[in-house]
Amino acid sequence: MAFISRGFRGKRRDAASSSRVPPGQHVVGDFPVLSAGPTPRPDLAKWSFTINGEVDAPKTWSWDELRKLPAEDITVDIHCVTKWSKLGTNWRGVSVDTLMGNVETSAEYLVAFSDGGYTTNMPLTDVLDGQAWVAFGYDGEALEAEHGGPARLLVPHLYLWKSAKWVRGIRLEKDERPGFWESLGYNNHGDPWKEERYWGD
Ligand SMILES: Nc1nc2c(c(=O)[nH]1)N[C@H]1C(S)=C(S)[C@@H](COP(=O)(O)O)O[C@H]1N2
Ligand SMILES: [Mo]
Repeated sequence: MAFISRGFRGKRRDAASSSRVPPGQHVVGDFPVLSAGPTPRPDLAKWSFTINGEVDAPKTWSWDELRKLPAEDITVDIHCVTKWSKLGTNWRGVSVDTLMGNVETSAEYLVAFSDGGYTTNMPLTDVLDGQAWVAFGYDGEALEAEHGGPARLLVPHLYLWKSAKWVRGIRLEKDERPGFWESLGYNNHGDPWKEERYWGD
């Protein structure tokens, strides 16, 4: 009897967590670091965040200006294309909605660009309406450099390669232009629930 009831409980727990974990992913407790190059350590006095491209005039915020914008606490699950997911991560940052507030654009796409040269592209509609942030806090502390500090893009509903670490801005574009991993075979969109991992998925 005890054996049957243990098995039953186990199954129920699996069903509950699998509804929260996208197909092909497994949950990790630690926070892996995945960087394609060395970790930049920019001088905050010279740091800026810029929105440019398909705009009448580019917008730029210094570090101090960015930190004076309204910030939000964000608790989200994150999903890496290498198949780990981390549930309930806690971030603090400024929403892309806030940054885009006064920006008029006819662009439908963007490329996020970072110190070190990393880029990643996505449709503009995937970063608006409370879906993306420029995050500078993690678990109540300043975001560690290894995880993208001083600031990274956070787009938790897409695979984590879209969440550009050490982000310095977004370029608004009329046409979709592949970023770093997207040029190397990763999907232009990257929805974990649809398993959009690679070209053609
Ligand atoms: N600038 C930059 N951003 C990046 C990367 C990178 O190599 N450089 N790697 C991406 C990938 S593939 C993943 S899975 C996540 C990893 O974030 P983490 O190191 O905080 O886990 O960052 C993404 N953002
Ligand atoms: Mo990744």
